[in-house]
Amino acid sequence: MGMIIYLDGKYVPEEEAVVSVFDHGLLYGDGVFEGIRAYNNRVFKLSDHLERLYESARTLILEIPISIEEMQEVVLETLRRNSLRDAYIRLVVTRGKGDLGLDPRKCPRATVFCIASSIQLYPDELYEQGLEMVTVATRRNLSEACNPRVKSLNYMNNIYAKIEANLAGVSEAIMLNQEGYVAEATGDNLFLVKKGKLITPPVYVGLLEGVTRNTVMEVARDKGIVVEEKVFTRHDIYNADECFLTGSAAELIPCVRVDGRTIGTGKPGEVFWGLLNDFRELTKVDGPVIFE
Ligand code: PXG
Repeated sequence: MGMIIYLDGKYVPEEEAVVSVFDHGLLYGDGVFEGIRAYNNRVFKLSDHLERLYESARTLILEIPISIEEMQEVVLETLRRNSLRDAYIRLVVTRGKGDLGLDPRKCPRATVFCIASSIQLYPDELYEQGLEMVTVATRRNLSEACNPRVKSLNYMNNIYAKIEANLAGVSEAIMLNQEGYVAEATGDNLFLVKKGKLITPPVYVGLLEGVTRNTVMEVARDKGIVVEEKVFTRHDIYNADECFLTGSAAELIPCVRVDGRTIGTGKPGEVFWGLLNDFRELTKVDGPVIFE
């Protein structure tokens, strides 16, 4: 049985879930999206994801044709129609159909779709052993050019970086900002552990304020771990005790090698395992219920 997709007010079989070749989401990457997970019959941090979606759209003066409450119901109903209790959800709002000019005023109505499926970003063994990254030459978008805080459909910056990682034969890329400070990976936020403290770059460095990032900081503080949002360079990564990435798609994944340097012991660390455990516990109980 194929998937059921929500598209512009209707739940349709995937074959019928098609958008126009004149949609500016396709022609210009003009739109916003969210990647969300459902665990144990609940949609994890759904309100945080929806808030970010509507904030991203507001910055782009992209009017979402349905309310945030209706959008919550779209996500839940898409999961129900696909009988999913654990899933990866892709929620997309594009500028909609326009003409062959980039002026968004030519697009009268945004296109909204929601896919409920699954995702695996990295092979299982890397979640146990840790992955390897390199710093790439592609810098993270300048905030005043294409703000990384807006989760837009324009991912060319991150895709350039991912290509560099692929060519280097490693799983992920570390992206620096224009000044050379560490920003994030291509679709994940980055954390270090040093002398028992948890450290991550502040959003003003130029990065996506990840929902998983914020959750991990909250979980850490609840465990009594000191959390610092501070600017750092690659030197701090090489000399960290632990390093890991966070994202809705990636979840929490350890990193044990960066630019040819071994991080800490070369194995995922104690702080990482502790945070992963508490994160997993939270996924069982947080968010609106799918099937009552
Ligand atoms: N930074 C960037 C640039 C992202 O795209 C994150 C951080 C983590 O944010 P959340 O809110 O998910 O904790 C993301 C989100 C993929 C993929 O296929 C990755 C994301 C979203 C959708 C798809 O790699 N990462």
